[in-house]
Amino acid sequence: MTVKRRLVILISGGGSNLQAFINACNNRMLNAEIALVISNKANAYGLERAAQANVPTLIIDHHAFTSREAFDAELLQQIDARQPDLVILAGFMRILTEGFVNHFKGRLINIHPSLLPKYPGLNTHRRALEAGDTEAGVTVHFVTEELDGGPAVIQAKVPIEKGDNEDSLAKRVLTQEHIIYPLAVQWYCEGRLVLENDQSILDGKHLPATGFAYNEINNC
Ligand code: NHR
Ligand code: GAR
Repeated sequence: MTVKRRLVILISGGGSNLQAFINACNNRMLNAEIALVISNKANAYGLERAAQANVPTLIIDHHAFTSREAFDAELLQQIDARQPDLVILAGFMRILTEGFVNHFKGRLINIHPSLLPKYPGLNTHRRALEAGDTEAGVTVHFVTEELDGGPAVIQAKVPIEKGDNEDSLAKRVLTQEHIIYPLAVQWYCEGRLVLENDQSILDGKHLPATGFAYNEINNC
């Protein structure tokens, strides 16, 4: 058995992805412990999920800071104090400064609810529906200074069905998120996944630009 990795998870909201990590750690599917959950929002429901699981929490409200740099400096200090192996953005809604991102380069990972490179930024499901797309999905990627532009690790697709709205589509995508995010993090914890020269490497091989195609081995 390899040593348990230490995770710090950043959230802003409901925390269903956080819950997937809590469950995966409890199940031993993930050989890791969550050292700290940080929310920039005091009322994030994810804080209750963490408390319920006896995971330490911290609120760092971005409104209390006069600049993004000052907020990120406090965030960085609190994270470094826990010496994590990996920092996980799980529905974290603040854009991070270049200094922060570079400090954690190769140890900072995000899940974005679109088939990147399509629809970086906000309101991804609305944009996919408005464009008349027939499929949507989710991408896990290493975070770089380019917003939602870092090297992809894994991607899962879902169909867009007739009569879908943002909520129904978000729900379908979330079920995939809860599968592929713990999987990507387990690869990282096992040392199988690394960032090298700005590229995602799995088992010593470069991953394609859109990451490992999860669905192709799953339901197709
Ligand atoms: N930071 C960097 N530098 N690079 C990335 O790839 C990042 C990042 C910070 C967060 C998550 C991302 C997503 O997956 C993420 C990736 C927030 C916004 C945003 O516009 C955009 C993308 C993401 C997260 N946030 C507004 C802001 O001014 C605030 C919006 C709000 O509070 O509701 O920071 O989608
Ligand atoms: C997830 O769909 C995640 O991909 C998305 O927010 C949701 C958070 O859900 N992330 C972003 O949009 C990042 N800007 P959760 O709080 O239930 O995990």
